[in-house]
Amino acid sequence: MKSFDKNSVLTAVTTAALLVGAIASATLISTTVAAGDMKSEHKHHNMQANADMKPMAEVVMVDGVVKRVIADSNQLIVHHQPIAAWTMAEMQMKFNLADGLSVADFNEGQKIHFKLKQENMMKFTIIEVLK
Ligand SMILES: [Cu+2]
Repeated sequence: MKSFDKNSVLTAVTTAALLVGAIASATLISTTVAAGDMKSEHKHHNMQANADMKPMAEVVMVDGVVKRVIADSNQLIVHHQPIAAWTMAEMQMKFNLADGLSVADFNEGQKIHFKLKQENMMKFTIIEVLK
C-alpha cells in the first residue's frame, strides 16, 4: 500500500490554512466597512471588484420641500422624501447647490424634484432641479 507523501500533505494543509486565513480577513474587512457609517461610501465603491454587495448609487432622484434658503452659503434646507437607494428615511437636511444653481431661484415652501449627489464625508449637493 502506497503511503502519503508527507511533504505534499503538509503543503496541502498549509495552503488550506492560508486560504481560511485569507477568507477570514476578507470577511472581517467587509464587515468592518459595512458597520461603518455612510462616510465609508467611497470605500464600498473601491472594494466592489471583489465584493458582492450592491454599490451605493452616487446620484439619486429625490422629492422634497424647501424649508429654508441660506443665501450666504448658497445652501438649502430641504425636507426630503425617503431615499431608498441610500436607505435614508424622510428627513430635513442641508444641501449644497451645484455651480449654476442659485438660492435666488428657490423659495421656502417650494416643492422640488431634484438630482442629489452624495460625495465622501457626507457632502450632499443638488446638481439639477426638474420642476
Ligand atoms: Cu436625509
